[in-house]
Amino acid sequence: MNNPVRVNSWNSWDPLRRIIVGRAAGTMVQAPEPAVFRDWPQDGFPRGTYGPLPDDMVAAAEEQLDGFAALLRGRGIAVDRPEPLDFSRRTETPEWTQDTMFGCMPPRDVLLTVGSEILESTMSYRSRWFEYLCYRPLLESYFHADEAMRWEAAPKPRLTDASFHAGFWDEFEALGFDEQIQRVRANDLCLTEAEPLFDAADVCRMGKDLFVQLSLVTNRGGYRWIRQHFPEHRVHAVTFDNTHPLHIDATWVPLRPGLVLHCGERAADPEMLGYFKTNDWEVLEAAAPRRTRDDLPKLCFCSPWLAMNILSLDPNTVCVEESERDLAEQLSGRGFEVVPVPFWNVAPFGGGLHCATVDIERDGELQDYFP
Ligand code: ABU
Repeated sequence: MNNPVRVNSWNSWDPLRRIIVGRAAGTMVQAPEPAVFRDWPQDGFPRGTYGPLPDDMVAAAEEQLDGFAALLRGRGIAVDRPEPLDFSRRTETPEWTQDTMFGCMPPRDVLLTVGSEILESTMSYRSRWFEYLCYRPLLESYFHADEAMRWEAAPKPRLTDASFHAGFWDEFEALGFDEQIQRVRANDLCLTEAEPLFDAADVCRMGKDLFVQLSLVTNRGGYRWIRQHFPEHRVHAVTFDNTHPLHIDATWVPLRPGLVLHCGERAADPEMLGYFKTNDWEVLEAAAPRRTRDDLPKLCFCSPWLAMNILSLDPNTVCVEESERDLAEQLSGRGFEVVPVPFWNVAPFGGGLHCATVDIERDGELQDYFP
């Protein structure tokens, strides 16, 4: 850590000064657990089986993650990296045993920076229950270096069987699109309301407003906990027409004050759209991804809309996956400098350029963009 640490980030577009970039080493197709559905028979992982991702895939992802870290450092941004655990280990609490962990690639799911606070989310997978430990060396060093940093952790969940609807996946996957969307809109998904649960990547930070997507990993209790935890913010629960909602950052991506990128395939709820339109925000429908589902790397559990999972370096500069040329052209046309980054080899490890990072410091102060 060279530059002095100052934890400060209120949104995803102010000029970036320090960031965490995840690592792929040791990532597992995790052992079965109630919240996770993985079925890749053609790649050696039929449902119920598990194991490390192949070495060649790990090496290819590490190369792209290291390349991205070097690119950011070359632009004067400080980059910190987590410390992987042995993710093949069995873990347990007094109430359950899980045969493997997952990895530490998508840090965005685990940590939420709001101003000078870094909040550890609850997480909703047993395989990710201990993932915060990969970031503890960094959090400890930030805490010692920055007197003003607030270090918080949401209540560690129990994740007993009571937190999950038994038989959810078989029942849900048998439904048609309209029925699935009805369930998404009602947040009647895998998680019960036994305890508050959320992944940090379901939270979209826009100054005084925080938008929390109810999803497969975030329940209404999680939203309520976030709302209570940030009493000075306006905290909104939102849903989209996405049959498998898993983090908001490939669906609703603010680019700068007044402009948000939206995945048009996943309609926003009218109340949310109205809130943006009334406040003169432009909702820009993102160019279709170049990749189709068939083009996704093997073992990838994200959708082609990962193309939208971009990282802003400042209000005029965005990092976009290098093969997503239609999106790059669309954003260049809006006056952005587009920095192409090769990154699809990272997708099977849990996400794109935004998922793979957590903002630690951006310039700027708390502002109200919806006065
Ligand atoms: N975690 C990023 C979500 C990607 C997707 O919506 O497919």
